[in-house]
Amino acid sequence: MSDFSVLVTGACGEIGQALVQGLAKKGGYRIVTTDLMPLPDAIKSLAAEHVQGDLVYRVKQFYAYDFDVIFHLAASLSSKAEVATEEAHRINVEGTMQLLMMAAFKSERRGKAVKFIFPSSIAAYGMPDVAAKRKAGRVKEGEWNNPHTMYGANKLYCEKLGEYYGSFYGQRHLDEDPPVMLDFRAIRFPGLISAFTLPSGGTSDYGPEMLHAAAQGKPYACFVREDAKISFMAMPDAIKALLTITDAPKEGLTSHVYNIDAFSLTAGEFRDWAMRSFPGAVVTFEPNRRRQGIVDSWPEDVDDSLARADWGWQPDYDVRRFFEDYFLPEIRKRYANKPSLRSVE
Ligand code: AKB
Repeated sequence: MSDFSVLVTGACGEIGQALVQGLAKKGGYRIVTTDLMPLPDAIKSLAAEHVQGDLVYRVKQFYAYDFDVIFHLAASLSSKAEVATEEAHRINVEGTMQLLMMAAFKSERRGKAVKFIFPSSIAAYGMPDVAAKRKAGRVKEGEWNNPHTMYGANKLYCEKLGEYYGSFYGQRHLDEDPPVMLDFRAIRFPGLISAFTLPSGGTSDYGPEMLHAAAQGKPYACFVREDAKISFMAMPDAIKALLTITDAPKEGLTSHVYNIDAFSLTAGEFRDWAMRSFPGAVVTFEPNRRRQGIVDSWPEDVDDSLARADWGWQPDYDVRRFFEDYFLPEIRKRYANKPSLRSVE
């Protein structure tokens, strides 16, 4: 049997690199990657082909391919998108739209649905204030869909575009013999933390930044308040979720969009874990009004019961396992040669 043909956009990003490694480990895929940047050494040998350049202008080139699955990861994240809003819209919406059109055309042409896997975000939610956020607790997919950020608005709209191209494109579903439409599946990710890469441009970045700084013995000034709380997840769980939803039988899926959850922490609890793990770590809190406002608009926690019921989602890492079985062992290896690192076994 020939390999599944897969496109990964934004392959040089944090999720991109981890996903390419995950796909290669699983096997059975011919991986084509695309990004503005050349592939980093860590994944260079794993891609059959890399197309470098701006996705919006590159998509026409992909009409010549026959992808079974598209993982569309390229995005401008929430903090960066607030300082370059039009550019963010171009990347996040126009890039997605171009790719959806291509996948819709290909699905119809070959009579077989292209799977379009889309990482959405907790940024798709928007709470008016901290009091509402605390009261809301764990939110469901259909609640509080009033994002305060360009990135969140882009994600929410692209979820809707995906649903449109997957179900109603040109109202073809009303034809007597409707054509095959693309198969759109989105996951709303919480803040992600990798032991191998650092995020940039996001607002949940304070979690991973604090931990990587502490591991290197560098002081860290956290840009949100101690009581700021959102959900986080270990990168291996994010990759597990992407691979699991891709393989899930379509008949079992009752939605195009799913929350997934692992653990929720305040920035102060992050600091406590950092101090326990790396005695001598120096973490201060110097909230930035704009980035704090973004985090205040995101839910404390999400309800992922739909993903658990429909495609068997379950994280491998709760907060303790995240630190003890994943982050600390890996980070110790990563910074092993740095003399400033003092960690507690
Ligand atoms: C960001 O902070 O923008 C992202 C996200 C939560 O989607 N990490």
